[in-house]
Amino acid sequence: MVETKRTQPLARDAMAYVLAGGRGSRLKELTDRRAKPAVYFGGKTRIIDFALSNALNSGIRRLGVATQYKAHSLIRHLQRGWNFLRPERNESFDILPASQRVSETQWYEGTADAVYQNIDIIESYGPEFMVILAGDHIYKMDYELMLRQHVDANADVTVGCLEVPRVEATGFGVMHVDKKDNIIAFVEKPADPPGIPDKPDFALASMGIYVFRTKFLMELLRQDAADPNSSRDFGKDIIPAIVKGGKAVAHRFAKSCVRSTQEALPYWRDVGTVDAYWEANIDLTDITPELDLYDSDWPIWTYAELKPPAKFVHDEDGRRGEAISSLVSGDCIISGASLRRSLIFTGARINSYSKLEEVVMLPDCTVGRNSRLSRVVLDHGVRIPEGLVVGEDPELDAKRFRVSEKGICLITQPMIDRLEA
Ligand code: ADQ
Ligand code: ADP
Repeated sequence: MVETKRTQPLARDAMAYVLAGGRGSRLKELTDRRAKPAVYFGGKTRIIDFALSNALNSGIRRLGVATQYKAHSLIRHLQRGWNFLRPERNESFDILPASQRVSETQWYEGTADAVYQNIDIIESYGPEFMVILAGDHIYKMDYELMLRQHVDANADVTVGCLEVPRVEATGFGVMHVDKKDNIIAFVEKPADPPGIPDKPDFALASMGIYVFRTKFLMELLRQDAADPNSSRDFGKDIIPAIVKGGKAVAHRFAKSCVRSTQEALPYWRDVGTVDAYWEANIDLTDITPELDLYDSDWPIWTYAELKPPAKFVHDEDGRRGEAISSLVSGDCIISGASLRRSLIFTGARINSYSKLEEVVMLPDCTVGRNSRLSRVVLDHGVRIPEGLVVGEDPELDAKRFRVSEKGICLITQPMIDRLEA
């Protein structure tokens, strides 16, 4: 009998560490009271569920989440939805708020500091690898393949990267690689991003996700903490230092993204602006959207309350409650209203004679009779009064609501209260 070498997945020796402290100020009022990773996306989930589900689906069983800015809603979500990992099976789930450990007053300075301040917790688990993730992005990716590349290349750091149009690369860390994808230069947020040699209109951008051997990373973070000139940030300090003095390797997202079909393009979205947020949600109403949420091989795990099914009813005049090309979550009642290309989270009540077109409605909203809403995002719990029309008069909308560059109206309850005052 031939003896085969058993290969243990590297993910089982890894800890995923999700950076979830960023505000995401370009999401405007959507992040007034919650951090960007806690913002709802896709009808049932929140943004952070994507990074955490990727880790879980990749086989990682140790998860840590560093929180900072407006963390209450995020922490509540994580405690309710993600607390199922069991210490007795060598699994762990830790929520790591800033200003808890090194000193009572100190917030995380930069992303590297958000790891450094929890070194003792990480070392107590002794994972061989650290997979550092941003909690801000919508994508499906198998981190096992990135870990495998890290080990095979014997790298000091492996950086997840994707090709983005050069004009959009100013908000990213941008790298140059050699033929073997070794990173030979890395600039954080360059004003004039360098293009890819054979594709000058594109740049190779960092996804802000990194793989390290834990021992190496901890040593580096201790050195960095002693450097008074460092801003304690992966993109600004840690990665450029390794590129100069060690072996940094680029991992192409296209190799490990989880696709809905063989032909599908790699899907990754920042959803960092109201326009990008609205568009990525509304895209899900397409017949075959680029992001497949119905893929049981790569489920996106979340916290969801047990709720009754969505219900569509006639009103007293026999007008149909209907939703066409739309996603409607549980506990919604659509009564004599008509929806098109809309995405409705749980607990909505949408009343007679109302028409909604391309609306993203966060949980627990109410729409009064005779309203017309088009190209709108409604924040959690907004109560639209009877007869309100939004999306037909740009000048009037701009006076009442937050209107994005592309003309999407973001509506929160305080804006409605002001209208009614
Ligand atoms: P940025 O987009 O500027 O650049 P950054 O603000 O550093 O990202 O946030 C990265 C992640 O860390 C986000 O998930 C954020 O929520 C979280 N975060 C930010 N500050 C934090 C803190 N003090 N404590 C805990 N978490 C924090 C980074 C890289 C770029 C890369 C882009 C890709 O620096 O090189 O191209 O991400 O989006
Ligand atoms: P979610 O993100 O779960 O939709 P909410 O919209 O209810 O949460 O609120 C976001 C966060 O804002 C809450 O977790 C809470 O910390 C805070 N918050 C909500 N309502 C109030 C309020 N009336 N006063 C102060 N803080 C609030």
